[in-house]
Amino acid sequence: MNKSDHGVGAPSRRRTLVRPEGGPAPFRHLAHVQSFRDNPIVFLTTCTYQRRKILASSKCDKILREIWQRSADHDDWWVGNYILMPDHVHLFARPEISAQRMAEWVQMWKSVSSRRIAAVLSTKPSIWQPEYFDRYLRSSENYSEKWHYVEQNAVRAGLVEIAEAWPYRGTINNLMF
Ligand code: NI
Repeated sequence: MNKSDHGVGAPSRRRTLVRPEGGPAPFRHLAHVQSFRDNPIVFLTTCTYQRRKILASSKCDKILREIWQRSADHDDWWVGNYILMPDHVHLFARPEISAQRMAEWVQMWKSVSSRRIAAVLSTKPSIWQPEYFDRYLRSSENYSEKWHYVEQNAVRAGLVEIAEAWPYRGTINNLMF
């Protein structure tokens, strides 16, 4: 487990870019290309508190998807592909240069989702371990190949026969611009 954020992103919520308001998604993506330059994709893994097997549910999936969808606008952290396993989650994400530190962002979505997941599952927080593991993809690494391997998690765990049969996985944003 690794708490460091490798210094990615700005230390504060300071925004250095003028961002266009509204507009259709394709143009919005184009406008953002510049702000992603030099920020690689990060592979992030984090576990549930005491490795409780509670995440593999459509309720958790819905809650986390909603939070991660808002992250692009609210936190300048763009989540790409993800998979929920019963007691941990793997995701790929990419920060804009204006993004807050990874540690702050992860703490934010864990805090928000913890309350909501605890409520729908009628259990108590904490839902998450505070620690997480992060690793930046090297430029030589291929995101789709890496995802293809990660996507097999549920198959390797013996939960499904093929990756496509595991419903708690998907894509929030396209991270390749
Ligand atoms: Ni795993």
